[in-house]
Amino acid sequence: AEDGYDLWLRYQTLPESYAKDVNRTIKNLVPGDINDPTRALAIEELQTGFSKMLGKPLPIKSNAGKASLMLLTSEALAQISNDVDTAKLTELGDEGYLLTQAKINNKPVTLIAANSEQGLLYGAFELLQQMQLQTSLKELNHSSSPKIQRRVLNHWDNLDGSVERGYAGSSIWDWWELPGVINPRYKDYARANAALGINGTVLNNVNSKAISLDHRYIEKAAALAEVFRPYGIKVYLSARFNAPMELDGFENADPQNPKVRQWWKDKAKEIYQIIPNFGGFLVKANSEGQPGPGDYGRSHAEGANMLAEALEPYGGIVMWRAFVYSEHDAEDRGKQAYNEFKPLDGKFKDNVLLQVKNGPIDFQPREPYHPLFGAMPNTPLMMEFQITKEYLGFATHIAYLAPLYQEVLAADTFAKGKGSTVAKVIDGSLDGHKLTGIAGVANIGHHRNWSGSIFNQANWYAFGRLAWDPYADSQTIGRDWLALTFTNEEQFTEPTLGMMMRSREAVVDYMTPLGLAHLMATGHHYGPGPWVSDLGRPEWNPAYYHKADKNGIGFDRTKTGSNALAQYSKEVAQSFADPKTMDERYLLWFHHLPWDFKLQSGKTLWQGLVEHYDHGVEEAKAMQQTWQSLKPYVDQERFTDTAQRLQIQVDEAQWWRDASLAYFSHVSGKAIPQGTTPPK
Ligand code: GCW
Repeated sequence: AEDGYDLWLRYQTLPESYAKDVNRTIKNLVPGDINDPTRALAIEELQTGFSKMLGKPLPIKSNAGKASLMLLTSEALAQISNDVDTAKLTELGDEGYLLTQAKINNKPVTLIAANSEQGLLYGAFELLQQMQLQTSLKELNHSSSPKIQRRVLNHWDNLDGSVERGYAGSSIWDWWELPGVINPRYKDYARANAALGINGTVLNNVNSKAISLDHRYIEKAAALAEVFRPYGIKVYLSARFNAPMELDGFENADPQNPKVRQWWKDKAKEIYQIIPNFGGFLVKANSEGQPGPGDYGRSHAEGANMLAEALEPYGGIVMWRAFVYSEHDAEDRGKQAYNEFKPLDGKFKDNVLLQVKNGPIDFQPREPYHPLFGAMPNTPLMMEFQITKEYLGFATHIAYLAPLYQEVLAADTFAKGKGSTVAKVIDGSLDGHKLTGIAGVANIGHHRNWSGSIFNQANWYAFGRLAWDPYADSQTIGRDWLALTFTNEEQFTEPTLGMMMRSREAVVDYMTPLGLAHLMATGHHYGPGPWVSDLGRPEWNPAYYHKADKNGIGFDRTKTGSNALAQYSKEVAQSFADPKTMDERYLLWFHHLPWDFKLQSGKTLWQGLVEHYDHGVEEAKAMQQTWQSLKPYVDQERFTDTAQRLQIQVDEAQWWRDASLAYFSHVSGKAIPQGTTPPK
């Protein structure tokens, strides 16, 4: 059944002409040393792929003289051929690979070469991907290596099986049955991730209780780590800062308490005894009620460094989150992380990454990039994207997130002059950092299709591709995903890609146009709630973000307001300073403006808002129409599932538009013009 379980590893039967081409080029496989567990998995995957795509497994040969497909490490390659430029191979580092047609013993061979078994596995996945995309094997000649070192999923999975902000069912980790029961799904999870180059996973929620560091849970995590290890995926754990108290009755968790420091050292030792390749800790401290070093008047750096010191002997790292804000400083929540962390630049140990959300507030449909990017040259900053769509319609609305990721990665911080993009900050090239990382909050759950909807799978896929190469293009990624997921036929992929590429902007338009943000209903963040203004903490209220009244709307972050603009470099601040000339996609993020303010189109702000809301609804309808026209290319199961979701999206786009405009009309006294016709 086309239930989405296979993700991008469907390995559909290839069309005859292309299959012929493959059969002519690849007749057998010389596997090399399959005692290596990673190599063995590469061979297994190739056999799975070839069997499914071509109807039969590849004959295995041991004699290299007869080989037509070979996997060779650079060492092995140097021994049998000098036809391949090994200097070029060296540049590919630990995880890169080369995929090419080479001559070995004067015979043409399809070659996967790498400096490590891991690189060979990535190369095998890439060959299989290229075959699924029906790339001519003769043209196959490319090398690739990841630009970011730690490419990590963050699961917000709780030990009771629930998933915070998860919309794909309960957790895929069965903490009850682990470590005894190894669900085969764990391996498929590893395959799907390794195919993208994802090499780390934080198993538990950043809001986890300390019990996840208890010995019994470490053993459970170890069982998963065992499955993931040969796929090159390291396990990490979220660590609660007060674990010495919660687990062992300590009086405090103060980083200056030698007993506390020793507790963490002992804990690290215990973990590495059971999980030798353990990745390290992810920490949410002094944020939304979580304990942290601030409880003892210590800085985030002191807290992070204590954990880093404990992990250091084993090569572990700390991913310390910069997502902090407090109600005591409610003038502008968006400024707090910068104020707190910027002064700590250079104060973190070498094995600490500071993990910063893409924007200064919280995974909104659109935010400007976080001002910390570019502002802490002496600290490696790790990007945190959200794959699960907490604020973008969960699994019911379609929103392809690659354009959002790309928009942030390509943003220019001007930290070291023009061209200092966020991508260069996080890949370490701007400031010369060796330790680099990118995290994506996973959208994975127990649902048969993993992500709650077929189109949500695209966001997991796109995250993986951009983690490998933050300069990759969201269109290319989307096209590849469509071909792997549905079909190669252009009559299908082109219109569907068009729909995907516009989908996120549609959500921006019907939820939070023109730079508005955080107008979602309370708690669950689904559906409109701009009228909410009575929540306990000021910065939890939508009204705090839009500040609409009869005179105008928007958050003044210029000098006359919170001056958050000053947290950006001069060039960036200037580009957002003048509402008359700036990029209007961020208008009300930075400015509070009268309802009659003249937009660049000549329309008033009020008219412009109405138009954006209307446009969002029209786009949702257009997506629905496009999908209807694609019925001939899609199986019944996935066609219907997507069509039903799109109906919800159309209805709810209208709901967002009507509710938001009704509210803003009420506060502004402006009339709502005739707009989009409600769906039937
Ligand atoms: O946006 C908020 C989410 C919380 C989440 C928090 C965070 C894990 O609503 O559910 O908690 O961000 O990122 O820590």
